[in-house]
Amino acid sequence: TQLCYHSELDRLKTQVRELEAQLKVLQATVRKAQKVLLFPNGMTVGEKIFKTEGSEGNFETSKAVCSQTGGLLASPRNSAENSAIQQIVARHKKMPFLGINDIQTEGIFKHLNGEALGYSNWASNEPNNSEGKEDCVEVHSSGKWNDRSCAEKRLIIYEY
Ligand code: GMH
Ligand code: CA
Repeated sequence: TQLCYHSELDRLKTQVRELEAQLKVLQATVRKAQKVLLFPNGMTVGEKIFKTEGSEGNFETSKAVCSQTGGLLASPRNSAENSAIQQIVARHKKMPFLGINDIQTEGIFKHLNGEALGYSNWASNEPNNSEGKEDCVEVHSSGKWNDRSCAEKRLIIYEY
């Protein structure tokens, strides 16, 4: 029986090696498919996908449109995610609103789920709540953030 166990173990080892090789091929295939499908309207960062359809809306409309498609308004949690959004901004030459605002408490910016801002990338002297009416956040082509009136129309960027 010892001989049998060994040959069974060898068979399983070979099978694992084959599956690992197949997984590598599959991963490369998915990466390539994603790259083709997401150009030029989307970007992947780790598990996250940012995507636009090129349409614009004010903050409320942008939020609603994203939810309707099962996503959320883009809300970067780190510099890699912000850079991905910046690339979409550059390709479309239009600024988006982020899923970040200080509507509830002036000066305290939060994500749509109520999460406090960990990462931020404000332009110098921002947020300034200019004219006392800037509760939303737009992203410049530099990737820097500026608070701006939620009534403005901006490029809608979804995250999934
Ligand atoms: C003011 C000034 C500008 C600044 C804008 C901007 C509007 O007009 O402080 O320098 O760029 O506000 O913050 O959102
Ligand atoms: Ca501002």
